[in-house]
Amino acid sequence: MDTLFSLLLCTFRLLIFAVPVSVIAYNVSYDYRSLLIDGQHRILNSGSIHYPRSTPDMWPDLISKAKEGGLDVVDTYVFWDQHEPVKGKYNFQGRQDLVRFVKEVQKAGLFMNLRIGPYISAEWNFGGLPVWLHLEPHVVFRTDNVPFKAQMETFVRKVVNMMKNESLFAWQGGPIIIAQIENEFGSWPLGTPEHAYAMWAAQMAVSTKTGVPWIMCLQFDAPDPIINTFNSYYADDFTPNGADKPKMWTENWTGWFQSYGKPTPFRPAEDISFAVLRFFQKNGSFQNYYMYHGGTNFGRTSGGPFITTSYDYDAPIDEYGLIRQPKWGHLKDMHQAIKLCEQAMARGGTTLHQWLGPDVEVYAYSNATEKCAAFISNSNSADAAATFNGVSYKLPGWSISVLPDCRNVAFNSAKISAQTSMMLMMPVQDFDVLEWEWYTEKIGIWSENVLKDTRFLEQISTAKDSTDYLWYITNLQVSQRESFLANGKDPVLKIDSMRDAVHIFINDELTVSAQGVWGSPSIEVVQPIKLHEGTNTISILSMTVGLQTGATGYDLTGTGIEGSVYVEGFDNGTLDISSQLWEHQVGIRGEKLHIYERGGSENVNWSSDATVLANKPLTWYKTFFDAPQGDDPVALDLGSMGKGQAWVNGQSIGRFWPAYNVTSDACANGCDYRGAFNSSKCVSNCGQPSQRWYHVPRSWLKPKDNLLVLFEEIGGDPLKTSVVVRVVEKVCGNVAEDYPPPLEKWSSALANVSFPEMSIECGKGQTISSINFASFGTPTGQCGSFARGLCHAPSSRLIMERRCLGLRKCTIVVATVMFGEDPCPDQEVKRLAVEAQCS
Ligand SMILES: *[C@@H]1O[C@H](CO)[C@@H](O)[C@H](O)[C@H]1NC(C)=O
Ligand SMILES: *[C@@H]1O[C@H](CO)[C@@H](O)[C@H](O)[C@H]1NC(C)=O
Ligand SMILES: *[C@@H]1O[C@H](CO)[C@@H](O)[C@H](O)[C@H]1NC(C)=O
Ligand SMILES: *[C@@H]1O[C@H](CO)[C@@H](O)[C@H](O)[C@H]1NC(C)=O
Ligand SMILES: *[C@@H]1O[C@H](CO)[C@@H](O)[C@H](O)[C@H]1NC(C)=O
Ligand SMILES: *[C@@H]1O[C@H](CO)[C@@H](O)[C@H](O)[C@H]1NC(C)=O
Ligand SMILES: *[C@@H]1O[C@H](CO)[C@@H](O)[C@H](O)[C@H]1NC(C)=O
Ligand SMILES: *[C@@H]1O[C@H](CO)[C@@H](O)[C@H](O)[C@H]1NC(C)=O
Ligand SMILES: *[C@@H]1O[C@H](CO)[C@@H](O)[C@H](O)[C@H]1NC(C)=O
Ligand SMILES: CC(=O)N[C@H]1CO[C@H](CO)[C@@H](O)[C@@H]1O
Repeated sequence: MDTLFSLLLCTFRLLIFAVPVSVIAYNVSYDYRSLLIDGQHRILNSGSIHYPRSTPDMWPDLISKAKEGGLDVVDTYVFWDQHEPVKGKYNFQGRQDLVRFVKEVQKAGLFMNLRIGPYISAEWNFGGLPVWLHLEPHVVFRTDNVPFKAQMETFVRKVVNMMKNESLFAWQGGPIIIAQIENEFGSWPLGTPEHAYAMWAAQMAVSTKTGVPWIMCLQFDAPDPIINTFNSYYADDFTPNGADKPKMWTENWTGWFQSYGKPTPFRPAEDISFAVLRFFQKNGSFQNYYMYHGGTNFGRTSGGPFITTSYDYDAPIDEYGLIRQPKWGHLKDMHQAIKLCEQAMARGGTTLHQWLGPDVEVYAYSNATEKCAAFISNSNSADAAATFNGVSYKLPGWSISVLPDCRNVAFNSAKISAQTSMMLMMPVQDFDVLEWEWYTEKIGIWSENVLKDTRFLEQISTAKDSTDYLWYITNLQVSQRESFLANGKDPVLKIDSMRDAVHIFINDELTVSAQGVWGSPSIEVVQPIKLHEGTNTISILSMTVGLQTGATGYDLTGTGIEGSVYVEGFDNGTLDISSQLWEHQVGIRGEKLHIYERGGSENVNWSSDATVLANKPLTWYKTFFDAPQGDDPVALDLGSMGKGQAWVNGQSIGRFWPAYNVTSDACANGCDYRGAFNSSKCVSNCGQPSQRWYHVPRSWLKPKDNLLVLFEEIGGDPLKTSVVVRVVEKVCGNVAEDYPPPLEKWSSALANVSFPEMSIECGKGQTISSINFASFGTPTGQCGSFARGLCHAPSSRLIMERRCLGLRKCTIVVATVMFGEDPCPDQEVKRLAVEAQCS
């Protein structure tokens, strides 16, 4: 921690006690090396936390975990669609309270990167741009379009003025040190109107006079003075577009988002750490984890199509706000190691680069007198050895060692001293003992407000994103002479192109469900259907599952049924029914009546006959539950449900779709952290529902009688759902004798005589109730599957039990002396592996 930073902390302590407040303002600028904060070069670690993806009561804890994890900066997008849901009607309350969020960051003594966008992508509905704007005449997003630019400028100026008015920019004593305009727009050469728009956006941003530098990410030709920054899994080879601009990385993806039907991506801590150190090794000055806390896409905010409600992202803080171990702890250790290097690094760029082997390189920063920091990298998957300044180093495959004194190793990206925590979704309340009531939604037309046309109306312009649902209904006459009535050869319904999903009802029977995207090459629905003589009704419930994001033109794509719908198998051949009369009904009745709210739920008569409640399409379910004791995060296990939406006390906790299983077999490939990462390399959850658990923020619960309403579209069993809490089940440590000593105690003088330590810690309110496994020697396996090796100190378990049982946290030095006699003197390096139960 340098003096500037302590000064900043002092200021905030003062702020708490002293009224009126005197704030210290910071001048933020930049040069070729880094951002300059009051003239000081800074090496900064940042993390994305998006305020609408959690609740205000969670913010202070998330931010303090970011600070404890060693971050300097919190980064968020600004969510225009949330702040201006209706043109000119602003919302900056609750989860949309941007000022409060920025002030929480300030209170914690962290800096802030405010990424205003206002196009943000972010796997957020429509990329964060309001749907009303798309519906305005002549508006085209993200191009040289006058009405679009006018609205965008109004919003950007509003946000900037709001931050200024609240004194939130650095020069006013606030936390905001940089701001972003647009987002990932120009990583490739743009067309002329798009390019003109990007340059206009840059100039408009600069004209708002925020007093802090502006950045544009993935905009290779961002004009001066805007800094162009990079987003990817690795960024070491990135170079900014001006010799006076620092190398900054705005999105280092800590994992990846999940889509329905796709496996859950994860990124090993060793590889993220490798990527960060490679970046800092080569003059990088600022890096941001996207995401540090991913959170939840509550309501209908998830982007699309097909982004799940969970936006966990395998981030260092999980969806529920609990730290994810070992990722959080390993990155924390790395941040401490980087801090030890900051003075040497911040003076200027690297002063030395040498190849120490085919894939082994050292980069060093030296301030010419006593401060020197070096990074030795091995970018080969095989382990390597190298000699630097007369000292020899062993480097695991795909790893980087940090030497804050150019001599002793403080950290290696592949040696994880941090514990692993295994989490449990623990059922605390089953619903079968509770009373469920149900109400059947009307199939097809339910209001007077019906649009008729002889073509399919596009869904976004028709439903205006006020709902996921749009009904398309038509009648089909079948003459008694049709052969299929006699020969049993059912006609086949075909749909060329539709998005995002449909449920097709033939004469009020749910016949098939499908999902797709427009313009996909094959026919998307091919379904035999039962028709009878006379009038048949075809009712298609079309659904959006998150409006899409994209570059220019994505707003013009549309959703709903497109192309042709036809029926094959009539005596006279194929019947194209696309241009016959279709009735369009926006939304569903229960939603319109707000029956998911306490008052609104009285608008309909609920049935309480529990014997017939399961597996019915288009059914609303209602029950009440009590909040679980304690303050563990709460979720609903909706694994037995099909597809729909869920509300607790009137708050939408999001879309659910457990029936959409992950069909991939990619999980079988395992995951080796070594080698270049990509979003399909490491995945889990194959064969399981895409998302089974749905976060219910504590602040939305009362102690008793919480109203839970589920709308089920295709059929599910509410009796098999349950309320769960998320807790730590087991913790593991796995530390070898040749790991670096603890970072807190690291000093150049003692580095080579200190031993590594292992710490394990259970969750809040828990203690270690048993030691399931302990072995000092050559244990193998991972947390959950440790096994003894040939070398094993018999005292291992007893020593760990004495040290840990009954405590929340325990620490032990990893050295032979701790375990009595050396169990295998011929074994050079031994390790300690421990698995402990928390309860
Ligand atoms: C801010 O710092 C930069 C670089 O140190 C300097 O050039 C500039 O004049 C300073 N601006 C203010 C307002 O102090
Ligand atoms: C400006 O900030 C003050 C003080 O926080 C606040 O009371 C006021 O509502 C703000 N005005 C605007 C227009 O945001
Ligand atoms: C880092 O910057 C310094 C000073 O500009 C330069 O000499 C050095 O080559 C750069 N190193 C890398 C790896 O780009
Ligand atoms: C190098 O760092 C040391 C320790 O922080 C400092 O005392 C010294 O002045 C620095 N030298 C230069 C040339 O900046
Ligand atoms: C087939 O088409 C002919 C000519 O349009 C019509 O007369 C006949 O009724 C149709 N047959 C059936 C089974 O609809
Ligand atoms: C509920 O049922 C009762 C009795 O059948 C009827 O009087 C009432 O109008 C119904 N209410 C609604 C909202 O449908
Ligand atoms: C992702 O990584 C896997 C495993 O290394 C590799 O087989 C695959 O080709 C990569 N995919 C892409 C798109 O790079
Ligand atoms: C999805 O997977 C679960 C768990 O493997 C299984 O029980 C269920 O039947 C599957 N559902 C579908 C629709 O395939
Ligand atoms: C530890 O390192 C210091 C300074 O780097 C050196 O003077 C000392 O001899 C080393 N001690 C051992 C035991 O290697
Ligand atoms: C700009 C950039 O590097 N984009 C890459 C980000 O990572 C994805 C997934 O690996 C790549 O497909 C992109 O090319």
